[in-house]
Amino acid sequence: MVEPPAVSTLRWPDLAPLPKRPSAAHKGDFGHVFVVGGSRTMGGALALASLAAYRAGAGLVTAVGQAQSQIYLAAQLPEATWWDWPAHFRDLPAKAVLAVGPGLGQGLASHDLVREIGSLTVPAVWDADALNILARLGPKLWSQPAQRLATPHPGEAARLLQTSTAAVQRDRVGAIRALAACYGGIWILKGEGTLILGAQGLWRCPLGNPGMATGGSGDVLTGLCAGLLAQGIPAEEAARLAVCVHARAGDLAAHKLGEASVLAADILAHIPDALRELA
Ligand code: B4P
Ligand code: MG
Repeated sequence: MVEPPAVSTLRWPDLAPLPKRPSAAHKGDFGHVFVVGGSRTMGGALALASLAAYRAGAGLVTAVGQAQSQIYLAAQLPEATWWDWPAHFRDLPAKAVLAVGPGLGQGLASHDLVREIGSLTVPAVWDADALNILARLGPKLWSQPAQRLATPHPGEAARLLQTSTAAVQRDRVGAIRALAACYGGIWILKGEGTLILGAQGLWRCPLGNPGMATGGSGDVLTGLCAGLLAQGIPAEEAARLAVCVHARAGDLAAHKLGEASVLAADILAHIPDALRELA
């Protein structure tokens, strides 16, 4: 008997397009993303993730950050509403999705935010310092059943698995399987040939380029994942779609600007073109 391939390769643009927006739609139909991050010196990451959530089609985006980082949002995204730290998430609206990590930092206040979010049943995307804190506090932090999608780069994956980045890169398939076995949830292991693992299988995205190895590009992916989830796209499908749209936007940006000159903001700017190719 022939074994099925361990990893299926995703094909662009053969992915489910975004759900069509009804003509009488209102913003409440498309979910409300809360992006939690933006410590004092890293408001840019919060702004990039919030912008990406809107570009993915979320109806409303609230950025949650330290007051000093609000300046990044005010300059780039007047469409977003704002919550100051310390924030509480007990009474979130229906169709809320959390994205936690971009520019979060690892101080005491960040630990408190992450602990509270770990105890919620709201769907959430985990990235960056939220994953570094998860690595420190352990899998029990995800105590409640919830839809969770985690987006580590190889360095973050190594911390979560208490191994080295080189070991993760030597066996990326083994690493993503170990992450899912240890923590549960849906995993995206970033880098060349990003992997996506959930109950439906293991997938590889063949798109993307080294021009995307630039500060802030991971934050754009986090916002994209959350923006798609907020529109009711099932979590595994949202993960595959977000990874491919992000990588395709990165390829379009590199084609236009050259790999060396791509900024995270350029990936963001090409999301609409990538989404249109799906339709
Ligand atoms: P941090 O300093 O924590 O970086 P960050 O704030 O998370 O950056 P950002 O959010 O912009 O990028 P991210 O990687 O999340 O850590 C960076 C450190 O992690 C590095 O110094 C290194 O030690 C380690 N690390 C990260 N990626 C690594 C890798 N591929 N190999 C070895 N070590 C690595 O997100 C970047 C996005 O761009 C992802 O979506 C990714 O898939 C995409 N991308 C990056 N390079 C790509 C490539 N060559 N081909 C295709 N896609 C690529
Ligand atoms: Mg990152």
